[in-house]
Amino acid sequence: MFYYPGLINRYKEYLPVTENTPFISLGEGNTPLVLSTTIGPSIGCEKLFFKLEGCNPTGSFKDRGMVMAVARALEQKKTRIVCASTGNTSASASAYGARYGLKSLVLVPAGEIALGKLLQAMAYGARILAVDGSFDDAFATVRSLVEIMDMELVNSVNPYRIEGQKTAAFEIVDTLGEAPDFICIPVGNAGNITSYWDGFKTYYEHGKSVNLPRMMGFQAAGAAPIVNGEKVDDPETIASAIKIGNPASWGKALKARDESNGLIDVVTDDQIINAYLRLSREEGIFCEPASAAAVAGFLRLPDLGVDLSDKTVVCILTGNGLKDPDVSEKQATVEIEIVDHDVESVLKLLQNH
Ligand code: AN7
Repeated sequence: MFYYPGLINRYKEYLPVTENTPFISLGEGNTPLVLSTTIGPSIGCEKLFFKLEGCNPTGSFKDRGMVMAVARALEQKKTRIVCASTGNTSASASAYGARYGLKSLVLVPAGEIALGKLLQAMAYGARILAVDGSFDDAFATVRSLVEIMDMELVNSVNPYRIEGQKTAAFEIVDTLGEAPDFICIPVGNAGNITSYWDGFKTYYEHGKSVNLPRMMGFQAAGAAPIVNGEKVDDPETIASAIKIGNPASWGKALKARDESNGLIDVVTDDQIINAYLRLSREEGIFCEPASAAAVAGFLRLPDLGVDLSDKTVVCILTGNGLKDPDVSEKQATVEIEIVDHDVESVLKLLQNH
């Protein structure tokens, strides 16, 4: 029987583990890389892949970093973890906290996080504080709080989060046999673009790949501090996960962009929704709006002067579509039809179409 041991065990040689690090796992990582059937070919790219990070145990890529951060917190005998979150980090922290007996405290911007994510934190039994302010306000508060109380901060400023998230880059190289030409990735607090770039560099330095990708990051147009070159006080986008005006890893994202000869650009909410709907209706892939920003960005690449012929591209689909039922319901054009339960009634209805 093949038993997947989780990503700390699988990638221990490349992770900051000590002899005392517990190899904890909820089965995170090992996510599918799926070839695009329509979206890639529609702009002449036959080798577009989607990395389905929504297949992680709590439905987002955050589990990769969280498992590493929680393992190190346990090693250091911490009993409490804390984070600010646009939703996915809080879901992930709460899950690992529940499983490993840590008290989880999450601060979220009131009324701003997707319902599925909030329900996850509730289900896992975290203590949830909804703050009257933005994610950036909640994050500033959490940073002050950990100066005063003995709690392990598990936002991506925690270096172990970044380390764990590097494993997604390892998986891509392990699957494709080389690094792709381009990575398209949504950018919020900018931890993930930092992690991927570190991960590809790590594998390159170890001779596991002979090439490096160009990192193509995308922010929502109404929440694009890195692209604009200044903080956004009142970020606005339908992609609530990346509604962030002052990213913690801002400088590291610029470094990833510049070292990789990549770019960080914007996508509008309309472009995000277009990609979101195409992914579900044409490709059968239901991701959350922030993840669709990666694909919206991919679709902009020809306009940004990028030649995609013969290129391999991976779009990182960071979170599951079920996380945000409100957006999904608003965008639906399918109507649910009411019918009596007998076959004649069903047939009669079907004849009308
Ligand atoms: C689905 O959960 O910041 O650029 O608090 O949930 O590494 O921040 C989430 C971010 C992309 C952006 N896609 O990644 C949080 C949080 C999804 C996300 C991002 C997030 P970063």
